[in-house]
This record gives sequence, structure tokens and C-alpha cells, in this order.
Amino acid sequence: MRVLIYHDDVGSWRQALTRRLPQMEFVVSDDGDNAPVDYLLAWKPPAGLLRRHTQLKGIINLGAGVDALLNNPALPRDVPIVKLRDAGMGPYMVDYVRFGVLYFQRNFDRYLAQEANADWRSHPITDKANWPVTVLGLGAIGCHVARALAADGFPVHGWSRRPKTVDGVHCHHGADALSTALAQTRTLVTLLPDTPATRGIVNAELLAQLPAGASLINPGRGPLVDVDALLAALDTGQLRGAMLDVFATEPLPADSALWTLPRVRITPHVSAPTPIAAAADQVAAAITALDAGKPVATVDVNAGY
Ligand code: OXD
Repeated sequence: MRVLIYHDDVGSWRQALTRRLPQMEFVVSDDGDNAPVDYLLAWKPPAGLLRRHTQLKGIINLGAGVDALLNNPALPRDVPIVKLRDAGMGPYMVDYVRFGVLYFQRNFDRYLAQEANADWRSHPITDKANWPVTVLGLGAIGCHVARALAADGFPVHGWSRRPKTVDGVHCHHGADALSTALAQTRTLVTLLPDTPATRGIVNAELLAQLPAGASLINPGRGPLVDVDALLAALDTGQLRGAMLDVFATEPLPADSALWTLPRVRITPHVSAPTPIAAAADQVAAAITALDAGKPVATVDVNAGY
């Protein structure tokens, strides 16, 4: 069986997978060989590569978000797609979000601004118990984050499209319940997939439902946030600050207004890289199951995740 890998770090993936599945032949896209392959393991493959391989039995997305793959015009519609589910990304995401929540809850944003004026004022600490955090999106990574923050002592609300139960988390679902969660949020964390239903979900209407002075952390997907609405909410103080890791256009263009705002922290899509060792175990299990015709959780192409 031949498996084609397409990834920036193709060498590490090939090594990790060959060690796990020595009976399979792993080829990389620059081998210059267009012989048919059975499976494609890829992160953001170009359309040309998908067009060349017409006999795929399965595609494994080497990341959690499938938006780029599903938006690829050459994606075959009848091939099962498996995506990474947490696969070691959850703990990285917890670190990123926990840092962001503490950044606002412990007033680091204010102290950072004060440094410029040698301003030694202190601010009272709001207890974690009085700092509700809402996580939009309870997929594998959203659940991991929600559980960890709840264990830290924050009241955590989780919101998803369909009903979910997560230990220690107040779970809400459906459009009507979103307002209930938002109304009591000090920090909003967006970990939804980028789908037609979620694009621009963080808009003026949503931001207006947060208590004044709330904060936003978006390590999910850039298109979830309507940037004009975000800028307006920062301007009026409705939002105290934002920590953003992902953007509709990446790299974030140098002329984006977001770079100029002291109350916005920007990181270059680094919140939760895929740890190859943990992910390779999941990928190896998925190809083995697919090839044996065993049930594997696949992406719902219509739902977009
Ligand atoms: C992912 C990502 O989806 O890194 O895995 O953005």
C-alpha cells in the first residue's frame, strides 16, 4: 500500500509513520513520482496534487481544522476524510488559553500598558470564581480547554451547536442559549471550526451581549471574528482587549489595523501545533482502520467539521 504525505515537515512525518507502519510505503510529494497512491496524508495540499491522485481510498488531514481542505476546489467528494482529534494539541491549547485568561484576569494587560509610563498603580484581583469564561466550540480541543479552566477554578460555560456534556462545565447549545452564556462572560474563547454557520459569529450583535469590558481570545479560526466589529468594540471599551492567534488572511498583512492596537496581542498561529509523535499514533490507527474497513470517525463534509 502506498501512502503519500504532503506537509511542510514531511521528513519527520515519514520517519514517524514508517516506524509505526513498516509494512506500508510512504512517499512524499516531491519524489517526482505520480504513481497512484492509496491514501493521502496532508496539511493544506495544493489543488494540483488532489487532481493528480484520483484513486484515493482516504484522506487524513494532518491538523484539526478541515476548512482549508474542504475549501479546496479539487477535493474529491466521495473519499472519506479523517481529521486529527486533539492528538496532543489539547495541552498546548490549554497553555495558550490559560495564559490569555490570566493575562486579563490578573490585569497583565493593564500592567503592560502602564510600563510605558513607569506607572506603579496596582489593580484589585477579581477571584477566578467571579471570572466566568465561555468557550464557543466543544470539539475535542474545546472540551480539553473547558475542562482545564474549570479545574483551575473558573466558572466555565461551553457552547456548541448540538447538546454536549462536559464534566464541570455549564454546557449550552443552539442559537437561543448562546445569549445566556454570553451575558455572564468575562473572557470569551472561540474554538469553533470555520464553517458557513460559524463565519463571522463574533459580530457586533454577539459582542454587544458580553458584559462591558469583557475580553476575547481567538485561537480557533480567523473568519469567526468580524474584524470591523472587533475594532469598534475595542474602541468603545465594550471589549477590554483581545488575544488573537488566527486570522482570515495569514500571515496577518502588515497594514492590518490589528497590529497597531496596544490592547490586542497577536501571535502567528502558534497556539497548538501538531506534536508529531502523538499525532502519528492517531494517523497510523486511522489508516490501519480505514484499510481494514473498520469504522473510523470521518469528517461531515456538509457540516464542515
Ligand atoms: C489545526 C491548526 O487545525 O493548526 O490543526 O490550525
